[in-house]
Parts: sequence; structure tokens; C-alpha cells
Amino acid sequence: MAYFPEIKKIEFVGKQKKSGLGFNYYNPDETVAGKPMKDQLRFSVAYWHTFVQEGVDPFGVGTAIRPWQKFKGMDLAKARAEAAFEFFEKLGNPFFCFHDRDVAPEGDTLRETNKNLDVIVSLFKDYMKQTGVKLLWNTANMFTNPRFVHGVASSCNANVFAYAAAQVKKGLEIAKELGAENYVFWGGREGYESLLNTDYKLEQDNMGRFFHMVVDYAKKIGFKGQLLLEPKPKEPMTHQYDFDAATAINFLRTYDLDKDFKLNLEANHAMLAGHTYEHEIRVARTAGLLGSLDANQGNGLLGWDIDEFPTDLYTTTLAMYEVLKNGGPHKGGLNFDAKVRRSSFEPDDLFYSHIVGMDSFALGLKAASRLIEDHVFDDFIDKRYSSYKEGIGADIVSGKADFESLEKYIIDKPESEIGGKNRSGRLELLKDTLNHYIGLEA
Ligand code: XLS
Ligand code: NI
Ligand code: NI
Repeated sequence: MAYFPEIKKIEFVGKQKKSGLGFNYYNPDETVAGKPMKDQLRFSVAYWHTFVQEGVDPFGVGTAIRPWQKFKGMDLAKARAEAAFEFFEKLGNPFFCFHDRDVAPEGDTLRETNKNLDVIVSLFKDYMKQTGVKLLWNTANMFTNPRFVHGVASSCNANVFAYAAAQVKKGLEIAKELGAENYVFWGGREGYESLLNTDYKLEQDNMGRFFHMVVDYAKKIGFKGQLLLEPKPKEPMTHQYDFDAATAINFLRTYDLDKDFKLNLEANHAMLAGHTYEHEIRVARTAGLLGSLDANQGNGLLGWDIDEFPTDLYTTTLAMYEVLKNGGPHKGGLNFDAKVRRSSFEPDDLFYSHIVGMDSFALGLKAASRLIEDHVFDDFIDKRYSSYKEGIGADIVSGKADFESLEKYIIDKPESEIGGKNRSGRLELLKDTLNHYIGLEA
């Protein structure tokens, strides 16, 4: 059956036609920075937000009208899968992402749960073959069930560790079966509330052990996808172990996992950590650990993860700037870890929300590509640091200088030769230029 009978395939309509059910900027086959847009952006739809959540908030039940809601149990799981692939074909996203528990209900034992999963995975396999839609990543939901109350690999309960191991083992097998490009770990319950009852060192060490088992098993079964860690600073736990990109990188290096894992970075999580999205991406990129992106946005007025669809062009431009500087998305992509607002409860809103997200990133990509092509920031930054290209600066960079030689060089210099050499950072000028580049593409 058709779940979105009123909707036809969403087409690129160009700039002249304003909004509606068409793309103003996302033109999948148009070349930007040497590659078709679809390969630069690698958009993915998040199964949980689009086909599962129903607009619940802490004060009220769901508001969403979803034509598959009339089914229950495995029938609901099958209906969702059918609706999902109809949606993907109409939207034209090349990828999707899911948690194991989004796609099939839990049974009484893990064995039964896995059986339910197998049914849906084989359905997915057929649909993927028919439509050409691919799996950007799958992941294990190890945060909803009450068994994870004290954590997962960091739980004080060893049987929970064992359960999680078996759950992820199955997840990796599914990833292999469906040809996933990546496999993600978001440690929602990996953290602690208070040190009064927490063995911090054992919890971290156990997480290290868990991830080594992941690496070993992925190798054993020949899973070729990239393993990814997704940082988040708070919510649900007070102290999340993977606070932000820098903290997660330190964890990976401490446990000798940085050759096998990269990061999946989310805009709203960056905001909760007190960072911009581009900061998080830059930190990962310079460490050689940029894996993939969860595309959404937060609200600076709120202190929690609201997973709004991305519409902020500054952020999409600066995020795509980092991606292009990283040589493109590689195995990663842009997964819309984003949900329609509770008041946008009609099925059509699922299309409008993805369209604005895709257009915002397409425009950001084009602006970023031009900024790079014209060396706008590169030339400015190059000049700003030019004192390190010759003389004493070159000695510092090459390692020739030491405290004694630096003292000898500077000790008798007048202040006009020291502070007097500073020049304006020209931030307002640069922002004006950035606005101009976004405006050129809009
Ligand atoms: C939650 C996370 C989650 C991960 C996948 O805040 O963003 O959605 O992306 O488990
Ligand atoms: Ni996410
Ligand atoms: Ni999130």
C-alpha cells in the first residue's frame, strides 16, 4: 500500500520556485567541488525520528498522525519498513540509519529479539536491492530498556556487559549483511551520576575492553565499515564519558583504539558541550578522526537535545567547509538525526523537514566550495601567521629555537617590535565576506 499517496518524487526546481515540495538548492547530479552533490552530501534519513517517534514530550503523548500506526507488533515493524522505503524513494536520499530496536520489537529473550530482527533485516535487504538505498550506519539501542539503568559496558552489573556484547555482536553481523558503511556507538547510558557510588577507573577500562572486543569481532567476520563513536556531553547522564570530540579522542588514544575508530559528530551535541559544530568537526579533522556527521541543530535558549532539522546557513556552510577540507565525506555522510516539531504532526511535514535540511546543506556546500576556491579564509590566515615563515618564527617552527636563543633574540627589543607587530583580526570584515558568499549562492 502507499503511505504517502499525495506525494510525488521530490524534484530539483531551482531558485525561481520558492519552497514547497521541491528542492531549491539540492540538485543531486550537479557537480560541486569536483563531485556530484549527492556524493558530497550523502544524505541519510534517521529511522527512529521519522518512522518511530510520535511527538511525545515530557508533558504529553504523541501528536503525530502516521498511517502505519494502526498496526501492532511485527505487523507494525513491517508496515514501517514499507513506509520507510516509499519515503526514501520519494525524497531521493541515498542512505538511511537505524537502531536495532527501531526496526523490530523485543521478544522475551535475546534469541527471540534477534529472530524478530532477522525478519526485518531480510525485508530491508530486498527493499535496498529494489531501490538502491544504502545503509550509512546501524547502531544498538542500549539506553531505552531499564536493564541499562547503570550503564552498558560501564555498568556495575557484569550480566549487562555480557548482554550488550551479544547485542552488538548481532548488530555487527547485521551491518555486514546489509553492507553498512559505518557502525555507530552512542553511549547514552555510559557515564555516571555521582562519584559516591562509582568506580570511575573500572568503568572506563571496561569500556576500553568492550571496544577492543568490537574491533576483534568486526575483523573476524570481515566487516569493512568504519567504526564510529558519537560524543555527547549530557542527557541522559549527568557526566557522559564521551563528553565532546576532544574527550572522546583522548579515550580512544588512551585505550589504543584510535586506529580503528573515528567520530560521528552531531550539531546539537556540540552546542550542549559549549562548542560550535565547526569546532567539533575541526578537532576531529585535525586528529585525522572525522568519520561522519549527525545533521541537526539545537536551540541556544534550551539546555537539552531537541534535534531540530538544520536550517542555520552559517552552520551548514562552516560544517561543509570542514568536510571539503577533509577531502570530502569519505565513508561518512549527513544523517538527519532530527525530528519534526510536535506541532508539525502531519505526514507531509516529514518531507518538508527533510527538504529544508537538504537544501540548507546543499547551499552550505556551494558557499563553502566557493570560499575554498577563492582562498578567502586561507589567504587571510596565511598572512596572519606569516611571522612563522622566516627569521625567529621559522626557527620556532623548525625546532631550532630554545628558551635561551629566544631570550637572546627578544631581551633588548623595544615594545614597538613586539606588541607593535600585532595586526587586527578583522572578524567583522570576515563575517561580512562570509555573508556575501552565502548570499551569492542563495
Ligand atoms: C542521541 C543520539 C542518538 C545517536 C544514535 O542524542 O544523537 O540519536 O545518534 O544512537
Ligand atoms: Ni546522533
Ligand atoms: Ni542527539
